[in-house]
Amino acid sequence: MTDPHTAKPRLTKDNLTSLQTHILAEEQEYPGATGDFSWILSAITLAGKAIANKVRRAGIEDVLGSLGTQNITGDTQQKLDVISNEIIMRCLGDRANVGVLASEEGDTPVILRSSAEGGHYAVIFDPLDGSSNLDVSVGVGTIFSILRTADLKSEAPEDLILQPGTLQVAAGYVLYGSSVVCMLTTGHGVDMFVLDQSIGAFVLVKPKLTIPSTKKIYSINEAYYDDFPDGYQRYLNWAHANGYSGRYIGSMVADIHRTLLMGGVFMYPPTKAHPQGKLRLMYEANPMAMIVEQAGGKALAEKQRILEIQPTGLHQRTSVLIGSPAEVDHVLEHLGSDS
Ligand code: AHM
Ligand code: MG
Repeated sequence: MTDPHTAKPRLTKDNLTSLQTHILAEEQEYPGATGDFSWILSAITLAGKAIANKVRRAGIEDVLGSLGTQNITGDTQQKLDVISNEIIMRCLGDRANVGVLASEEGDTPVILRSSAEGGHYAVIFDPLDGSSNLDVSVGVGTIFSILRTADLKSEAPEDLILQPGTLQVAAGYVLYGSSVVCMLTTGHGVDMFVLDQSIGAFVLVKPKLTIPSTKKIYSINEAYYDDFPDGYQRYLNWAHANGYSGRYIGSMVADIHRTLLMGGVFMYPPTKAHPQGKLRLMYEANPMAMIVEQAGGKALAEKQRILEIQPTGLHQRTSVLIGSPAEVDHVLEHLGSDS
């Protein structure tokens, strides 16, 4: 019997493949693969399980609510933001091939070890995106981006991480929703895993996932309509007249996850409050852009490909226009030279 997705032999039609097994198998397929990813990804999935456990116990343990502090970009920090950040730092900290860690919750990148000491990768992450929704039990998520740093000349922390998204070697997110999902790409398509709580493992459920090419759904915070550039207003007027539905959770991981599975377009345009856009390039837009492109979708900042933006700062913001290719094109048709 042959697997219809991979065209490889399989013993039964219900093979059980864990994320770990999947990565090891993927690494064997590519000459020169060193096993580095399995070390890094096992730390990230361990962190995902630990964070999922905390999120599941929110309301029982004292982990909900604001800490009363702000992170570097001015967001109010939730207790779970800080707890999740610590969990990821602890899980990744002892992986010998990780040289740099950078987080939404940290002001600057943390250097763990130099390239000469074996630190060949940087992991950049948003530990708990959408955390302002935690008190009302809405889906939240961890987003991560992995960059190779081994071949770089500089040892300066910012130089090591300020690479365009095209150079990401892997990216993914863990969604803590009604189920715990890990979506992952290492540049060879996108695979979806679900945490089987009973065995404590992420299990492959959708190999080589592709985004629907079109779907009449837009996802945007429409309350900011008056603040959007004219082109986005024109698009929304067109969508209203053409039978579109609106879906907006206000939690990027959950909104993009729905877009990947069901199709549609997710947007966070420039606004008066955030003229560059609100979302962060390095640990929100870039990893999501890699995943969506690998699934056959498009990911733009206005008219530029997100992955080609040369970053200038860890916490740099960008607008995003991400989703099904035909739906992104519909938005583009309405963005004139004024938007
Ligand atoms: P966060 O990183 O502080 O959680 O903010 C990012 C979140 C995204 O998950 C979501 O898409 C966006 O902010 C929602 O913003 P708004 O409330 O302005 O619609
Ligand atoms: Mg975030």
